Amino acid sequence: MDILTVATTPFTDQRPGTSGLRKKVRRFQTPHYLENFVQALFDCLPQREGATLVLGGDGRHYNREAIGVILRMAAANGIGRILLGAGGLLSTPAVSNLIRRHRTRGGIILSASHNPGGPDGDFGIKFNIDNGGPAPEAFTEAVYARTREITEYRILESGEVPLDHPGEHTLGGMTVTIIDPVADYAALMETLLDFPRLRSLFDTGAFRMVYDAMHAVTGPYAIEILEHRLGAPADTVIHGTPLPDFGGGHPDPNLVHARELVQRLFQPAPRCPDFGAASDGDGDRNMILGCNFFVTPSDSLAVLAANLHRLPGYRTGLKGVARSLPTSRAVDRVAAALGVECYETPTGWKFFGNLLDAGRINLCGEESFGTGSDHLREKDGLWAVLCWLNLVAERQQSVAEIVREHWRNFGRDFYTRHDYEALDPDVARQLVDRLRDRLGTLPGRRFGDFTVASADEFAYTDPVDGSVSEHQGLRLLFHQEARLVVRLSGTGTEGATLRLYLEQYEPDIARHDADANDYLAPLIHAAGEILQVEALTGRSAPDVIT
Ligand code: VG1
Ligand code: CO
Repeated sequence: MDILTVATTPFTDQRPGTSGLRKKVRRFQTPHYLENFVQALFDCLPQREGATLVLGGDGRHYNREAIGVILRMAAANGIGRILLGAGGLLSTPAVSNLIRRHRTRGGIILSASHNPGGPDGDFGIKFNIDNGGPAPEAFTEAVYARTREITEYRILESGEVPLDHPGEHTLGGMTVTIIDPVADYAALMETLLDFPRLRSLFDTGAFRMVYDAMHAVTGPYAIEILEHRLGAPADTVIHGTPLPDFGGGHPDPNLVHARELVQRLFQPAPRCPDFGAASDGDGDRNMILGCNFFVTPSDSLAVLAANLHRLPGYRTGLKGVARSLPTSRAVDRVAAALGVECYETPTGWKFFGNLLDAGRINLCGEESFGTGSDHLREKDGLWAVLCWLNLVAERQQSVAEIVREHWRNFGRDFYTRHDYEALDPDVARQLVDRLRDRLGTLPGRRFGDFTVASADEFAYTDPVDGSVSEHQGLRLLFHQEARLVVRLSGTGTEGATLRLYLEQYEPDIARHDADANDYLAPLIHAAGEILQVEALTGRSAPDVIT
């Protein structure tokens, strides 16, 4: 098998965003596009010769083709061994686990996460380093710089690996070990959670649960863990077969896109299951529902923080916690009550890695349906679901009771996120620039019921390695215990997505049952006045509210 050196020219649009390089499938199918990026990645990988890497994806359209290309390029670039998920499938948390468990140099994940798939949908590629977490900015920027100057890539002329056959295969001078995507991950979950107690939850048949895998990667994981190991009924997991186009759906576990699950959970009590959950394309996100009850991801993080010591893997309790800037401050209240540190980081899991490695935190999360702990260096959808199930089983309370009790103890942080999608990028940038220019003039000004207390642009200095990340979102604090955060998405593939994150704290128990959008209406109105979204974009309402 000969190694070909193929001449190529750079593409200018290969800068990784919040979570890897994410583009339309068709862009990735442009000749040399995938190859250029993968070669740049290998060029930046220290001590590549003979290294072991993990490889797998969420099964979306182009997954198998991309794996074929990456395997042939890895062999041509001196990689020693690839651990590959059978069928080319691995969830993002499973990759993180395999990197850690098998001490590999890193891993490549093929996914555009919660973005739609299929030939007209999105594709993506992420690289994780040897701690199991997303590569830090310094690495992704080096890869980007390399893509701008690339002149050739190396690939085996031919050679194929039967992706679906577990066992050892040889490709050029490289070994490809095809493994069961689920086994190591399921074993890890057994060490962290109380499986006997979880089994007892399903024993009597009285507890009913629905898990929506959204035709994405978690189907096989959820079926193995929930149905086979925990004894949940065979129809617990819905949309459990990974499909290249996610069955035409949008694998984003929120109230808008997990429609069937939401319909089942929001109906009169006798017919309503006790527990509902969903994950995204690559399995790192989670949505938690109770009967007629939605747990915001920010509240989920706060509740897990307050209850962490109840879970077998975390008996020593919360060491410290971190949340991304736009995530509500509910968890800050728990950290303060427990006397542990709460870190505020930029959006994206890569910013949690150092804090977890240094042992400063053992729990972290984002408002975007992401929760995780020091068991991995990625957010972990199914893990979060199992944590919640464990709490329900242990506390013998419903999801709604657990959350309401939490609000009684800590107060409620009403929260909502408004997304304006596919905006003209120039218009979106202008809107943000305009607000940035006015930040200094805002403190003391009143908009509707709200007076601005402070306004700034968030920059983060990593407390472990001192690296600085600037321009991470604009934040306005109001005297009325309210907050507005504004930033542009770094994962979209069409135009620009503007995100407005709104929250307000309510200590009064009598008001805790209000509908979040009703409660936040005055703040939403004030944000409209400050940002002039409608005047600048022509949009009268957001595309997605979560
Ligand atoms: C979004 C979320 C962010 C998350 C990222 C990756 O980024 O807001 O919190 O970490 O997606 O999630 P952005 O830049 O579009 O706001 V996933 O499930 O892609 O791995
Ligand atoms: Co994801």
